[in-house]
Amino acid sequence: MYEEATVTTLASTPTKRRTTVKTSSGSTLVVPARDLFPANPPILEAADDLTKLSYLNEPSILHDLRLRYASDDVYTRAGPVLIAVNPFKRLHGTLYGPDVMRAHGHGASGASGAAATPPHVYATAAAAYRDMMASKKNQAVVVSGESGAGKTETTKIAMRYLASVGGGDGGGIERRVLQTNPILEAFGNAKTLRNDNSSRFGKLIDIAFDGAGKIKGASVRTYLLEKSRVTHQAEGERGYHVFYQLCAGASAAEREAWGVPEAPGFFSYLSSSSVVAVAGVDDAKAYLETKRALAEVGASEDEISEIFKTVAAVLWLGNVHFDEDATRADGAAAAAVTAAGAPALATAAKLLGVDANLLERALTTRKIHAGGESIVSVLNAASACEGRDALAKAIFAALFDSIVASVNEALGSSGGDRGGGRAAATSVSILDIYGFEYFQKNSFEQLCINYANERLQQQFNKHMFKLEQEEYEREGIDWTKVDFEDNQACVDVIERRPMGILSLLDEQCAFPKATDDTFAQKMATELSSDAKYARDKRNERVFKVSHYAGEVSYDVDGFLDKNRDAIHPDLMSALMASSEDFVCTLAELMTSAKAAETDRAGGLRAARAKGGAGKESVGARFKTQLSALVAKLDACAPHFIRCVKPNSALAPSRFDDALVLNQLRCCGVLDVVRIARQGYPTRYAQRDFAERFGFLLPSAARAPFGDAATDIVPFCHAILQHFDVKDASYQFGKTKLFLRAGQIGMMEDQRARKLSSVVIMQSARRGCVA
Ligand code: AD9
Ligand code: MG
Repeated sequence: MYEEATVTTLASTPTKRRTTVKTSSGSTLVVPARDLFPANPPILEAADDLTKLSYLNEPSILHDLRLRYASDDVYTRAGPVLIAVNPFKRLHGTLYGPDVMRAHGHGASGASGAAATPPHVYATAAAAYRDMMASKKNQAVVVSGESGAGKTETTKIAMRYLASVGGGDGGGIERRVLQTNPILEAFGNAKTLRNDNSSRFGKLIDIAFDGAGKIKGASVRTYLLEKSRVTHQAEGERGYHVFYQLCAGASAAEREAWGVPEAPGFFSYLSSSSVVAVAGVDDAKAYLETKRALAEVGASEDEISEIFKTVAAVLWLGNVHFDEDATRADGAAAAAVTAAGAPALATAAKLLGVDANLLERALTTRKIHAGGESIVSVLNAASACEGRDALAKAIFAALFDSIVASVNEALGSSGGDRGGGRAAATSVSILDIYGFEYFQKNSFEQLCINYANERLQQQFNKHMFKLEQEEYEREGIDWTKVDFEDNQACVDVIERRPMGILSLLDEQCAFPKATDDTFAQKMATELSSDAKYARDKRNERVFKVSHYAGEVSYDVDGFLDKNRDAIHPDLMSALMASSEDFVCTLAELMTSAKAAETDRAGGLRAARAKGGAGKESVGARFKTQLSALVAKLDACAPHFIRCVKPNSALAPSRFDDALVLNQLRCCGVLDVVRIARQGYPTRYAQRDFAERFGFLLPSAARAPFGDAATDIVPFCHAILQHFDVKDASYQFGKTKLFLRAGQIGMMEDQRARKLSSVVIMQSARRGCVA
């Protein structure tokens, strides 16, 4: 990576210039000139805004963040973007205590500028709140970063701030808004190799405020829950927290009624990984907290029971094992429930309120309608297992959606006013969405996640350029448009109709005979000329997409099934016939085309009403959701927080340069800096500039302007000339002076030298220095 060094000899060879340097660790190296980047003067070290740096190169940016991180300054601005480096240790009192919150109170300024508060999530939340109150325009805080970078924690910190400034006595709607976190985390978070509390869904929470700035209500939208985790986890990971909470915390009566054992390993769905406990987490306690949080958002005891009973049913379904039926006379492969699976089938059926025989038939056979007749065919054991897993995943996902919908009904607005009063409200929305992902093997989920990131990155870039341009226009300076890397081509290759990856996938899903391989083949034929797509030369099932953050290889394995997300009508009919109202509701949600659309106007009732519509593919639904999300963000004033994971060990006080640099690239921070570098990143109010550097002018040069130097622009000109700053490197705006990157470092150096010589002279006069 990079190391700090001092140049000792600048030498030239006939071919290239090579320079001798002495590194901070004491070694002497000879390096090519292209590998050297200028460092910033000490006064700019650990600057709280990267755009204040004179030299905006990668090593300088890293150095700045590293220095700040070492002193627990985990927040830094990059112009309008807040960078949050995960401390991986609790800094409650010092970083988030009531005093700090007060310092970021109503009157404080969160924007970058002379009187700004230091960079902090509170500052960003305060800016959103303040701007909303002043402009009456909706605001959005977009939090992104890779898994474990701190998005969810950051979102909660921002929510706590907003609950505090917009709440009453702490017991009302603001408390209910905060209670959504433990609920959603219990059902949608899990331990992964990257994060012990990883959110397996994206979420947008809208907090609505009345004209006086008090919270009126809130709503949550969720995106793409990872369903595969319900039935299977990689070694070292866990299923959703709620599974372990139930096993650890169920009361004796609940264990009896729902057949819940203490050891999660009893359930097949929780035994693909050996991990049960998570360090620092008490699942039994968390169970009670989840229940309490559900009660606080208005769920009755019966409703809470129904929820956990359904969780138990999902787990019991996993223990319904199948073998090939050896008793069949025709010798055909036919699934039969094993002896050990029989009691599990009985328990799952009982918990779901479904007849056990009906459920068994639905799991082991298929009714096919042909030529006006209905024929029953038998399934082999593998197909029966697939159907069972699809059912378990669908029930859990519908349970998640129904919980989100109930939460939304409860947060509709305070005091039961669900209607007209809301129209006047403005809101701050917070988006906690999965960052760019790439693993050894990437599947449909990663494609969707990375597609979301492409769309959000596009929105981010547009906004950043707009802000920059607006500042230049406001100041009336010449702004020749700087080009930025547009990622439209990558968005297109994924979402274009009819010849994009998602639409080709939909087309294949509509053919009964199509397979993942025919999909791979189809892409290879149709997309071969697209610069953003490539087929892997060694493996035909692998295709590559050139994302803005780098190239990712996707394996088509499972794409069709995941996109169809189908559940056989026989299984649906079995659920629909349940004696339990709650299970019927979940079944209706499953068939709903818009099941995931649990927006605040919707709620569970609206989702039910939409139940009859035909089912869209997962990709198509996600595309619609993303377009709505981007349209919503476009209609808001956005604030961006980029979370950064400083090391993969999830440990405090470790800063891995390469890891951080890659994230800064992926989340667009380097783009912000690049935009700044291509323009005029250093800007001073003209008077501040004159005051800061004017005393460096020789007295003869300063004389024409007098002591007060009221003629600011010519005075600034004289300073610039004195420092030999070229005409092309600065522009005067109406109130500010804009300088290109790299100009201010040398001036700051001279200023520091001059000031220290003054200090030394004064000390010498006092006799302190020999
Ligand atoms: V994922 O994409 O959902 O897997 P996130 O949401 O980005 O991921 P999360 O907020 O869950 O990461 O943070 C991961 C862990 O880092 C937390 O469980 C904390 O242990 C730790 N963390 C994150 N932010 C802070 C913080 N501001 N202070 C202290 C933190 N610890
Ligand atoms: Mg998270």
